[in-house]
Amino acid sequence: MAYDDNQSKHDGSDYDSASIEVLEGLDGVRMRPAMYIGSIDEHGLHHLVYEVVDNAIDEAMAGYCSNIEVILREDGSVEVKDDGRGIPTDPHSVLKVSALEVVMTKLHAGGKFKKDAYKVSGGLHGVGVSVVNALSLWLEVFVDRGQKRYMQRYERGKPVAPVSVVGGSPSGSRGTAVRFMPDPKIFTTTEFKFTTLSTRLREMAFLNSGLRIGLTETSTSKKEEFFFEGGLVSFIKWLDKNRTPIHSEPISLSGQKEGTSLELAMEWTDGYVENIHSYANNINTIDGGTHMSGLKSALTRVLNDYGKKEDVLKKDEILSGEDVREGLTCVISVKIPEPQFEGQTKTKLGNSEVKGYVETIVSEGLKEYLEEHPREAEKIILKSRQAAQAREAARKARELTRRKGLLESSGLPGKLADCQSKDPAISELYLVEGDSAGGSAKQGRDRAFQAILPLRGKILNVEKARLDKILSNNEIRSMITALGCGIGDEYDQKQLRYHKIIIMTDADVDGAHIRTLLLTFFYRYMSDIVLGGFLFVAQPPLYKLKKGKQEFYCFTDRRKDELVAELGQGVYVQRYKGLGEMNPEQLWETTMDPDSRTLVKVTVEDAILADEMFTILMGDQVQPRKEFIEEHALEVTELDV
Ligand code: 0RA
Repeated sequence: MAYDDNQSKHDGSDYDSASIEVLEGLDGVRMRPAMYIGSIDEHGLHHLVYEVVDNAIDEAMAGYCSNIEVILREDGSVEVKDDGRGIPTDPHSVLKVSALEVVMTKLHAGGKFKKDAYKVSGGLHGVGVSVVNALSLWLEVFVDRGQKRYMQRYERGKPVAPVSVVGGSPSGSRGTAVRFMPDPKIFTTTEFKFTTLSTRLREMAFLNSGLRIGLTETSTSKKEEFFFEGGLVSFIKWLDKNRTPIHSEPISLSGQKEGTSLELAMEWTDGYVENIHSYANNINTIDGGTHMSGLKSALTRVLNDYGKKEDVLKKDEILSGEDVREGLTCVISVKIPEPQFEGQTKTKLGNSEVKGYVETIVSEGLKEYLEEHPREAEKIILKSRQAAQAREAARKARELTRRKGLLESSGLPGKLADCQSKDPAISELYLVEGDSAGGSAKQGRDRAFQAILPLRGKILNVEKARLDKILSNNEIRSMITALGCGIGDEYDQKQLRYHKIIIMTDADVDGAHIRTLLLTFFYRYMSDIVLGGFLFVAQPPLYKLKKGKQEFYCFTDRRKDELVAELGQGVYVQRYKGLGEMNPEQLWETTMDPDSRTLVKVTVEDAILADEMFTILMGDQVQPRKEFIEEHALEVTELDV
């Protein structure tokens, strides 16, 4: 074995025999990949890259790494290079092979070696580079350390040779390069997407100011470089690039308490939606948690106190949490030694002590800002005050909705054809574009558990309207009443009447528009419905093919072309322009029958991308929308917002 090590003692003392108990082989990972990376689809695939990048970012958080380079190679492999300390290569005290081999081939070995800094752990993150190795057809790791360059190659997680020295490290530099080919036997797709990676890497660069992250795709020569000295302030400016702030510079706060550090940047815009992104140890906590609660209470309390003290608010005027967060864009990032992630997707921070820390740091910082910037402070309070007034008007509108509801015997909207079941777990609500399709759906459905609510005309764009206006919109009011769960801060999961809410629109441009408007509404005002996995999009067929007595439905252009070629001459092709062209039986068969339909679940994989998409698609500015649609012509119809 061409393997020799001359590193300092310190590197070797970071791990010892105690760690052996937790070291396991990788067979389990190949047997149950989803347990380790969430899924074996596109998301799981990209997770492999994030896993290696997260390790490099751990090095950056510990202060040892300032450059990360991600390269998509023409052969379909990915390379992640960093200038961190390099994975240790000296012989493991118990296993007697190179520590590098242990880190790459044993489960959970990585974390055990690293005691310092804030580890990315919990959830699906921090499972270790060995998981990436296990799920790769081949993987090559290069480590520059102690004046040498080491390398080892693995196939499906197994070393093909011991660690070897392949040269010297150039001018004593240190670092790790991991190059791998995802295993097509494991993944449903092995094609990495530049935009998916660039969104995530940009986010990482914002969260770790001073860290440079590069992304290159060799086949197209596409290249991006992310480096933000401004950290979260740059993040806020980027998030609000299509919005108009109401004060001059983003507010930036930071502080530390008992080993927890907090960074925050925020600004109020003239918009109406609340846009807070929270992170714990660089993990996007889309379900919020204790840092989010601490932030929200600090905002409400400090703005009320200041408003009263400076007479911007009258004695009896009280700003609610929703009022002060109207139009607010905020990024909060905490770093904690032992993060606890909760919830099904492990995206909610659970550490209870964090709430108090965040509340204190934000209260002090914001108070100071308001006192030093009285003109900005006034703008912010006046904006919240307007929100409060609109909220009052909205309350009246809502009461009207309730009272009107009471006059009709059931309290449900007249257009709703409800289902017989009262069990939300099995009940479905179809939101159907147009009265005629609504009619077919009502006749075709299984009334035992399927309810139909036809929506007429355009849905209001909630991105451009305040709550009072939103609540005076008939279609939106019917939806809220039918769902039964309330909206915004009043949302109550227990009252939700259907656990499948299915958007069913025509397969044309108008249909796509209505679908986007509905998605925007749910994402902005009932995000728990989206996060809870209750929102779906129906997939009506695009074509009906007929040959003799045989009929076929096609859901994609490709399938139609294939089938036309297969069936040959004399096949009759009908393009469905709208749902209304199908009779009730056809609609049931193709789109509503649980045994044969396809539903696409709407997920928020990436809150940053979702926010960008909705501000661009639904906001005021026309130019970015044009560019976005030209650039993403195909993706806009995709539902993974
Ligand atoms: C184990 C221990 C140390 C660093 C790493 C692993 C490490 C892993 C990866 C994966 C990609 N890049 C990486 N960089 C470092 C600590 C090393 C020390 O104490 O010197």
